[in-house]
Amino acid sequence: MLTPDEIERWQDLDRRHYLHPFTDHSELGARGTRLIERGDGVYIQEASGHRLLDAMSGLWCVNLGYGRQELIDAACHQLQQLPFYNSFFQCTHSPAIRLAEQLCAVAPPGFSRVFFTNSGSEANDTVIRMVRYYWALQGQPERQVIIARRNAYHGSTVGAASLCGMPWMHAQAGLPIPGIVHIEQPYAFGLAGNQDPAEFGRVVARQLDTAIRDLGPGRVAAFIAEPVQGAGGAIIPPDTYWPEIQRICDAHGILLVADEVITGFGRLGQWFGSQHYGIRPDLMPFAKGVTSGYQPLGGVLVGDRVADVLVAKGGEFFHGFTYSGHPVACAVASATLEVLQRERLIERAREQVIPAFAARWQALADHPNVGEARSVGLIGALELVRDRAGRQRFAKELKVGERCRDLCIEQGLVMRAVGDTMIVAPPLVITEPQLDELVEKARRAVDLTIRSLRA
Ligand code: PXG
Repeated sequence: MLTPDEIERWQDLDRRHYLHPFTDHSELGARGTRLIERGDGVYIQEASGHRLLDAMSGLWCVNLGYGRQELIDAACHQLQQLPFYNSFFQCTHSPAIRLAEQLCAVAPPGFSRVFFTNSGSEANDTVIRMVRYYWALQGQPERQVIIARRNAYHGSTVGAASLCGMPWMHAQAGLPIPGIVHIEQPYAFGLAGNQDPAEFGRVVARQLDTAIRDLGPGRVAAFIAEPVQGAGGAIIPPDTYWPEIQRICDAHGILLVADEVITGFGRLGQWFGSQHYGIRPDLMPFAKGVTSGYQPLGGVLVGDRVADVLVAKGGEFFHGFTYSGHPVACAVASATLEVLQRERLIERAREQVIPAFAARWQALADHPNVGEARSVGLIGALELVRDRAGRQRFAKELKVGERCRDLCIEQGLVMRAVGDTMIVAPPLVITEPQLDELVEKARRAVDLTIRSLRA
């Protein structure tokens, strides 16, 4: 714990020197920052001593919770053994090899190779280069277009930001890069109106077919999507959506890329979100949960359809990072996968934690200002509305989501706001009493939010 003076000093230095990601700094300067000092299990603690249940797992990544000794030991051991070496120029090392082998073992059949990056953004940039190169090697260099979705989040590098379906990101940098096209997202609560959600799921999926036909069938390289859109507001597709998308990809022979950065490593009760939805992707970019957030690491699991072509006739792929397969990050990832396996945490999530979470989360739907309480796996969203019957949103200026988030923090809960959609994605290791605490605090925060509007 720090004294108020010490905290103020850090905050002042922060204000003067530190440019934060996705942050309006004039607003931040006015509102101030919270100094997070330590973590333990599913809780984090501010420098002031204030404890919070971290229902966002850091940023969708600390799936094993804070303070896992096995992960700490793996990092320390590897730092002593070999803190860095590269995988260029015919060199390699056991931490990267071991992790590649482990990842392929837990991936669905047909994945026997992996390319390492340091983040999800880099993983998706790798995807863009890989799918375009794949089609060129197949003698179809005109297949360059990648279809993504509105409101998707795939990262912040130039390529990944181009895949994102967030116009405000594009506007700041002249994006997207050429050859990226967006179709609608399967957001039933926001877009289906009176349409039956199942029918809506099929109709939105068919926009992929229309886009492929409009572009010309020989021009599309791949479709990329998150199994569940995370940063966009926990958009859970209707059950009809993914089967239709898979059918369309198969019919046109385009590559299917499942961005597993959030949904990988147990969040949906399977190793990968694709398995939950029965998707058969050709490429799976991943990051976050692979190290439980303890080290920066991402990568692309490359299905045999693509990898066999790259390896057999690709020659040198002019792509890679100094830290591709960083030994310390890989050692921590290996330890993460071992903990998931040894403690059967994914099975436990599927059989116990997820049903316990879903039941509690669903109970929030009876709140008069909750238009929908939806969840899949350990991802939950609440749509805050002025009037439940008419699904009427609050006026934007009221910043209801932000108010609710701030009130959550006062209650000792980290819940994220995307507009007026409140989101949680707790660690896989959360217990039932902690789930009770999460939901109680969320309900109280919603109550207080509505009360603050009346005041
Ligand atoms: N794909 C998906 C699906 C993501 O959620 C990335 C790629 C990029 O990963 P890196 O490691 O480059 O950040 C992400 C990242 C939010 C939020 O506000 C979500 C992410 C990042 C920052 C904020 O929910 N997801």
